[in-house]
Amino acid sequence: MKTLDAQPFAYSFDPATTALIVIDMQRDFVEPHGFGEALGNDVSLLRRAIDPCRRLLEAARHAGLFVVHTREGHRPDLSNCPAAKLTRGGKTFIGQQGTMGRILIQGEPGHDIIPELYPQAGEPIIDKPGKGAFFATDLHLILQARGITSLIICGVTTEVCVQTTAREANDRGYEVLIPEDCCASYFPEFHRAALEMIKAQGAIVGWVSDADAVIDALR
Ligand code: TIU
Repeated sequence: MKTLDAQPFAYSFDPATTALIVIDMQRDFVEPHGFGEALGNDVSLLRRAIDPCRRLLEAARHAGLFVVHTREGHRPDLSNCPAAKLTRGGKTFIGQQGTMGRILIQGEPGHDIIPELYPQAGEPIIDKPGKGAFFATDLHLILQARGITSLIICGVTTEVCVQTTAREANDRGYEVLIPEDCCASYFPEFHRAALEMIKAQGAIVGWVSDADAVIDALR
């Protein structure tokens, strides 16, 4: 077992039963001309999570942790996109042509994971139609098949797909840790508030730490 300093109290995990989940580090969210920018956001705010994620991903791979990546997106015919989601932001964005291909559509350049954090062979990629990584995916089945009980969750955005996934995981019995510098939001105040909510009430959803604490524990 490894133990690291975390809030609201120390987090213990066994690397053999722990997975690192990297949520939606896709070009459509962190590069210009994708979904994030179409919604009116400043994507540069998300880029600060890239380097901590890269360092943690490297340490996790070195320590033999199971690594899983997710991508938010939809089929080209939009058949798995709820009608309501098409007009979020007050306009239709998903499926429209951008400079990185059709926005949030599977197989398009913008839907892919950024090169800095690109998955390696053997690391599952979960394509998800919702914000949470467990909804309408085989993530739980994949984790159960590997005997995974603890999840270290990184990615974007903190209060949307990371928090939704953390809550889904917590309800399924996983022990969730979020390294705060490995996630980011277009709204820094939402990032802070989401992390407060997660660790409140004695880790009601999970624990919060940072990349260096996890990397040190994995050494
Ligand atoms: N808009 C926003 O903050 N996030 C999303 O739409 N998806 C994810 O968080 N991945």
